[in-house]
Amino acid sequence: MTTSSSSDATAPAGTDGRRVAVVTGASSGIGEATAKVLAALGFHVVAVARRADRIQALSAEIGGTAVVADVTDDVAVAELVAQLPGPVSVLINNAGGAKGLAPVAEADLEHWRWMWETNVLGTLRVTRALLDKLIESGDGLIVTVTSIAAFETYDGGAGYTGAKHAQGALHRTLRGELLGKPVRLTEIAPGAVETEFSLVRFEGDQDRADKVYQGITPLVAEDVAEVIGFVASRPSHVDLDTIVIRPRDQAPHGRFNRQA
Ligand code: 8X3
Repeated sequence: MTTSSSSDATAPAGTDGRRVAVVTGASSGIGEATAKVLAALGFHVVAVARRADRIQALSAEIGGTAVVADVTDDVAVAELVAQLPGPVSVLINNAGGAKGLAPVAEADLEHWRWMWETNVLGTLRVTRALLDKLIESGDGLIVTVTSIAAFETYDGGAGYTGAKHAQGALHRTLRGELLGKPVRLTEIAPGAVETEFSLVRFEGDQDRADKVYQGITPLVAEDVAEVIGFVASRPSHVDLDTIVIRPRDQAPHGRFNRQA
């Protein structure tokens, strides 16, 4: 039986014998924290994001590789793949996010397009491009960071929940399509994690972003990253299918236990 040891004969050249893990959206939050956890587990982490300074500093810190790429850009993703020297053992589909909180009656089509492009088509584009390399590793793992929005809906959230439902459906479909291939699939569905998520959603409005987490103890990026590290270090026959992670202070449909 093969296991998910982080160093083996399938490690490509230039990685010091370490297996390769590609993390999208690695410049902050869950992606950055996951890159650190995977590096500590012995993976050569390829940190992918648009913000070059952030991922270059991260890669220097963890001994990985920074690849500046936007998952919504076909050419950038093709160039990312061309830079990978060999098999890829782990793909963390983390890039994505929300824009706006408008009810359907006032929906902003540009926000909806952005959410579809980043969460859904971004995941599709990167996953499709790396599938052969994941299979080639002989022991691949795809982790897609969706959200509780991948199976819940809430007022004002249709653009985001719609995109996350679609991203989840894409990921779950692979479960059947890859059956018989050496690739595991894990969906991580977090609730409220205090990262740049709300700041991006509210386009830089810090007060509004802060209010989302006011009076609760939210998750932090490391809480989610540690779980992803656990997933990636299971033996290769063990597939953790779907993991929902919420703060204790959060129930479904956006209900929070807020202290005044
Ligand atoms: C975001 C989850 O609960 O902050 O993906 O809306 S929540």
